[in-house]
Amino acid sequence: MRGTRLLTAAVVLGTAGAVLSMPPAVAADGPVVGLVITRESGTTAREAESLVGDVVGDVEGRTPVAPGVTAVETPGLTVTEAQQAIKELQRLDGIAEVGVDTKVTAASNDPYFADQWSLTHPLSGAQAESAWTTATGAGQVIAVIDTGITAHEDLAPNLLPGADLIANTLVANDGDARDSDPSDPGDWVESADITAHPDEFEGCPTLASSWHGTHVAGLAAAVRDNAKGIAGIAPDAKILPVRALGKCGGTMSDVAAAITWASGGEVPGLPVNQNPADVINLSLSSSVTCQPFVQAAIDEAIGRGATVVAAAGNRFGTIENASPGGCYDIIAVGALSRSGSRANYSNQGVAGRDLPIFAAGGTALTETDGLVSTVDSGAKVPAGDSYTPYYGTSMATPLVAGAAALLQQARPMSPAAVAEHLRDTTRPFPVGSNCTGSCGAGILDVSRALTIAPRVPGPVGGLTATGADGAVSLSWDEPGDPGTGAVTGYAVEYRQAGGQWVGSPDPWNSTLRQKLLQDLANGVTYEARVAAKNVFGQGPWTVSAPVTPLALPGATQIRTVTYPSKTSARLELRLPAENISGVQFRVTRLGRQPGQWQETSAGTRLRVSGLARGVRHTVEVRVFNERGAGTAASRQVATPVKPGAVKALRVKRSGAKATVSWQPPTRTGMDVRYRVRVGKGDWRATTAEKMVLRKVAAGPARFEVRSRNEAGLGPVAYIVKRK
Ligand SMILES: [Ca+2]
Ligand SMILES: [Ca+2]
Ligand SMILES: [Ca+2]
Repeated sequence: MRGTRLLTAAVVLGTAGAVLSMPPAVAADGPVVGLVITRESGTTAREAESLVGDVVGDVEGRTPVAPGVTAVETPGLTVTEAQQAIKELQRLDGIAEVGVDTKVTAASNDPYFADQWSLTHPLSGAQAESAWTTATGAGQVIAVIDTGITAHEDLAPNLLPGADLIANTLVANDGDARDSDPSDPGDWVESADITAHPDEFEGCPTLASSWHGTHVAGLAAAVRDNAKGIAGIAPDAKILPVRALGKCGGTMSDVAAAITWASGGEVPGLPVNQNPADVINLSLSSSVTCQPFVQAAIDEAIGRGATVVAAAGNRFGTIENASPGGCYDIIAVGALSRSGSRANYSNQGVAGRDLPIFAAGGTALTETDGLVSTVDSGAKVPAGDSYTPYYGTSMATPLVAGAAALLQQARPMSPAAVAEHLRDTTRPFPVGSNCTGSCGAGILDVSRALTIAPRVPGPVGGLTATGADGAVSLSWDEPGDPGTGAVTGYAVEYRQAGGQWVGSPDPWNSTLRQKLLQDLANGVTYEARVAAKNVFGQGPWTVSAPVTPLALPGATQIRTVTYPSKTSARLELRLPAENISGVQFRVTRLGRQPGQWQETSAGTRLRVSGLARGVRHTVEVRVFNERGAGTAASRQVATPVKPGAVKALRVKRSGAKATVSWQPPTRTGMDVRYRVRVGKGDWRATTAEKMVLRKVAAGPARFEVRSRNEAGLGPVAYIVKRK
């Protein structure tokens, strides 16, 4: 079904890519070619040549280097002889300084190395030559998941046995489905294919075989210094060729299977790969977002130690709409023009995501603006080794994959660390570049990647430790310097003063910058320390100030209240047994705003003075410590004043029933109560302002009401009713 055909190889192919022939090998180097003389003023170039001739014998012409600086050729001079000659010449009048001139050769004797601007160009190149003194990819396996491989002599020494993961026999073009032979039989499409298999090939461009996988493999790891063709960026790495693309591309499911197989995972029907990839190169793209099964295959490959590098894609959009370039935790690779700008087809990054690394991808099918690499000369089936320039994010990708191999050889590190470090050590885009903002992380620079050491984060700031009940609450700020890449989490430890540090066993969330240390002893002094971590390790500790866990104090009770004077009250308290710094109280007069809390030392007696005579006040009492206050007790108090007479006394008689009612006295003091009697009868008590009396004898009667409070009885109020 055509609907499942998502992929085209992320190369920009022309129908007439010039296939280059093989030039002769470069002659062997000679170490010393002459001496470079810096003349004193008044000395001519001819005189300098003559002075050199006097010392070394044979000279063979001179060349200007700069004003006052002349290169003199000295045929046959050895390094030792040159050093001796320099000593002698520097003693002579007329000569200021002497240097030795040596033959300069490309770092590679591969005949097309001069065309490999992708490795050397000051603006767009990966600066691979200086890196090769440190690492060449030896011991590293780069899986190239692509169209397969040809038996190219510039690749053969670096090839490992691979596999063919193409499930569709027509696409595979090798007569069968999946097998253990990744040979590229050619991926040409002609009209006859479309006519014969329209379901499979309708809409596919008719093209000669691309040898795309062979081209990509060469850019990653073609043999260097073999006097053949080109040098790969990781020329001593091994290539694991894995076929997933054939005629008119392939399917993402085959690509996912290839990722699994290449990284050492199990793919039913195929033997397990005995050479698991350290790096997986995906110079392919489809214009869909990263599907979960693709992300899963990538996650598992990363878990098995493979760094996954994928083309950003060639649709001049952003990576989030491309796969696998838009998957997470991979290194996406955008393509640069020779001058260091984003190529006019390359996808770019998107804000909030890990940004693509940009590397030379070229802009035309020429040696000047394309990337020359290994191909086959056959238009359909393999016909013989050849070299040709292609351009595309496909071509930029193996440069980053090769750089990952060099880095992992020089400094073994996790895939996440490789990605962070390669991004961190990119060169900035040149001034005036069209790649700004979230376009990309920068330009691949292998030399920087190998010479700049990854950094752990700096110390965290703002560490505060607050005591709580059996616990200490910590919070802190991000480190000022996150090191290489983002902070991935924090380490937290604590100890009793002078004791052993104890680690926190919890897993850490990189965004969480607080921690509650629990199960600590109240009243014991602790200290805590926090360090930020990134993929390269843990930064220095920041130690907190000493901190003491402490519970809030318990509740206070008021047992009794007495009145030692007409304006004061004395409270007997019951205080909690532990964690008390002192007592707080406040007095609020009835109907007024609450008073201010006042502090006093802890004790079971509290005297409150300055009370208004006979007026109701609320006294609240609580204890406190450094953490705060306990639950307060509350009591209403009033200094003892006898109440006044009740007001508005009324009696309503109805037969033997009499209803006596009144209003409270103006002055009540605390909790006024009442007594009522008829004639000389017994006093009857009530707290209400009304009493119903029954069996009242007919005839005139005197009704008396008397108020009382705890200070004593108020005056009698009475009324006489005749009937
Ligand atoms: Ca096959
Ligand atoms: Ca095969
Ligand atoms: Ca070579």
